[in-house]
Amino acid sequence: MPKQATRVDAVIVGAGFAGLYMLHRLRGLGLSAIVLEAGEDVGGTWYWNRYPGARCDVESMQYSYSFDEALQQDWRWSERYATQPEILRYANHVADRFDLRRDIRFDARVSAARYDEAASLWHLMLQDGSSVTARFCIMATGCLSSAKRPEIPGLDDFRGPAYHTGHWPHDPVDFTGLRVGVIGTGSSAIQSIPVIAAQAAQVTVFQRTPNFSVPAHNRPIDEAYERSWKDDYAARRRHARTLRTGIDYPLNPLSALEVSAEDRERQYETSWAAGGTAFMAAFSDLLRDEDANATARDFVHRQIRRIVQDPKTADLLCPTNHPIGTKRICVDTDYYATFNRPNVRLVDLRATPIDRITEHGLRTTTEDFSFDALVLATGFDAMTGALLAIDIAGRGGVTLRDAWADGPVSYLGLMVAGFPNLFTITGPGSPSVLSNMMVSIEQHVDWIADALAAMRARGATSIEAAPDAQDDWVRQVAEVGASTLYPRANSWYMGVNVPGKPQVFMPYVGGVGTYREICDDIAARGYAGFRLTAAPEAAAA
Ligand code: NA7
Repeated sequence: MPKQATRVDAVIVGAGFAGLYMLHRLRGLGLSAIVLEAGEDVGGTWYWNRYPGARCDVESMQYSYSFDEALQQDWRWSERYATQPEILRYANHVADRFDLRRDIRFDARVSAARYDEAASLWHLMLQDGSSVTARFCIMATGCLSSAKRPEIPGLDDFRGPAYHTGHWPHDPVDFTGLRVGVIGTGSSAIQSIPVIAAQAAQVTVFQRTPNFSVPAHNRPIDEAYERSWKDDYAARRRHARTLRTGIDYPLNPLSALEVSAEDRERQYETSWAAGGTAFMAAFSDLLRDEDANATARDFVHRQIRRIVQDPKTADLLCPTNHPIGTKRICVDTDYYATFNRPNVRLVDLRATPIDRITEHGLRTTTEDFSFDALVLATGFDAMTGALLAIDIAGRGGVTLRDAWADGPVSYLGLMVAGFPNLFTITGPGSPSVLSNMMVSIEQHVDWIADALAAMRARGATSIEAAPDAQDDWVRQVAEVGASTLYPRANSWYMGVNVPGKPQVFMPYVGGVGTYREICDDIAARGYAGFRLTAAPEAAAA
């Protein structure tokens, strides 16, 4: 039997927050659209990252859609930082509320996308053999969605269960009474280790590089706080969109170096007590000036040494090889204090690297470890991984993989020259991963929807980034990145965590407010730097 072939105006890949809102906007334009989702339900990142303790590090009142006033008024978050199950419930609520499911195909993994130049159409091939043809192809595939397994010999030899935090099973995992080994100390590990340690008999944490973490001070949302947001939601959202991170929190305009040591300490104490990623806004120059950054680093080191009782463990937990904030700062609940528990041990992989995974656990250069379960908190092939997992070929059959052989290039992180009508929501070259992802997603989706409407008004059927505009943008992204301390860290922003990945600083660090102005200005100038054309058959029609 021939496999199903579908024809729509637009195809969206991914039913996370980007894909859901994109579908809603396309419907508003009267376009036929379908969403292809590899998972069995909506939610994207929040569908897959079900590890214990998984939470958002942006406050709930801000990590939510702003496009619909009734939605933002009706939905009630229970905690300052929402848990993964609550965020997933929210994604499901939105899907139902806007009747989105009828245009989402689940269990639909896209393996290839081909641009048919003559017809100006995209053909998407799915793993099940079916296909979808569309004028527009919108990748809503996420920035941290391609789970990265570590290159450790013997990984498949382990006889017990091994869980990747980014691909956690849907059935509950119970660690009660078990000996658990956790590899990695990034945000996912820092959130999950305290929860696993409260359950398991023993937890051994294998740390290659320590990370900076700031307490969440999570708490239930009280009515007064909720009201303060909801009474003024639209205006507060408008304000947040103008800020660097898209998150509305207090920003200190002072340099860390222009105040007295006492005032500086007091400011850090206040920021630490407030908690969350806002810690990096304690002073204005923490991400630009090495000396300023060192003052924040030293403060956090002191906090770690204050909390962790064993001085040797505390030393190991103090990050020294990257400036604070140049890897996304983690937000935790009791992470450092967890190392005071008698059932938790920290192993320093810098001193004793992992030799191999064994049937019963793992072996470092000096010791054999036995576990009942392994947790791989080893991160993602960020920003490009999910896009390159699809075999995408544009004009002249050139693949995205080839176009990005030296690192991702794009115009605004929205389009790539040679790939007409293919959009990337929160793609590399946009501020996405350095921002409140919801703000970035909404901005990209709105920009794309507005571009499609403008094209229609002009009779254009094709939009493509011009190579010179793309070159300019790539240069700008690199220049702004180089003016900060970010490239100093061996981070996934740089692609360093994936062997063979070109080491390029991928996100735009100019801030979401500035970025939005740039995007709006380009649109106002008739989509400057984009080529808008009519396909021959459309022009003739
Ligand atoms: P991260 O932040 O990339 O953390 C991955 C961790 O895994 C990190 O500590 C790595 O150490 C460690 N890792 C990776 N491979 C290995 C091997 N082979 N051996 C030992 N340790 C390894 O991913 P997360 O999922 O925690 O967080 C990603 C983002 O999601 C986060 O920034 C939030 O925005 C949400 P390394 O630093 O490479 O030495």
